[in-house]
Amino acid sequence: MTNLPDAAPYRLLGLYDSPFVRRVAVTMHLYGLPFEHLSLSVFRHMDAMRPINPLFKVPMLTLPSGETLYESAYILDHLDELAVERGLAPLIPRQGPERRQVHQLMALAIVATEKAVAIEYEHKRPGERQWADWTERLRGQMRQAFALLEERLAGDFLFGGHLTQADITTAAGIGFVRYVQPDEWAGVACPALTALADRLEESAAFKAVPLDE
Ligand SMILES: N[C@@H](CCC(=O)N[C@@H](CS)C(=O)NCC(=O)O)C(=O)O
Repeated sequence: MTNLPDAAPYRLLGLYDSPFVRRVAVTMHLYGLPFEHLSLSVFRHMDAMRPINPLFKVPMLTLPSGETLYESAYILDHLDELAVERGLAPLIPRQGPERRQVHQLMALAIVATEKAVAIEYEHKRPGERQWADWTERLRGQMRQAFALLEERLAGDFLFGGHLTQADITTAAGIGFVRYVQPDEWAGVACPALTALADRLEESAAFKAVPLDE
């Protein structure tokens, strides 16, 4: 088991209103990995971001070595490796059917979240360029993905009776929808998922990375 570093050697780039950034930040809190948070928007702070991240895609995690990682799924995979090295249980099982099942729940959460983000981008277009039929398709896909997760939520957690990355990713997605598109969430009839998200939002790791930063 490795000792915790004294300083904050990791640097996480991106606002917490990104559900992808937020699931990484929550995970780092749960694993006890201190990090510096660079709170820059890919839209509003392009000049400041350009020298750090000319891709304008977040999250981006800078490791103590200086290496930079993109794509929240790959970042989480690396964080799970670190957790295992430090003797912690990873939030995604390392192998077997458990790993596959948690991944598939995460896939549903990511579909719901990506469709919610796409609805938001559609709203950013000038009114005359917004495509109502496309938004309706996105809304249907988002609702369908949340409904499938709702069906799978029998107890307090989505898998195995304990917290996994499926719960975190789902709650981060719901947090985004509720924060950015409250009317959209009102149309998603998923009481069990709402209760799960409410519970996780009250936890220390979620409270440490508030959406309204
Ligand atoms: N699959 C990516 C999605 C990340 C993503 O779409 N991030 C958004 C913020 S929520 C972004 O960087 N948008 C700017 C852009 O795509 O140009 C991940 O999981 O890291």
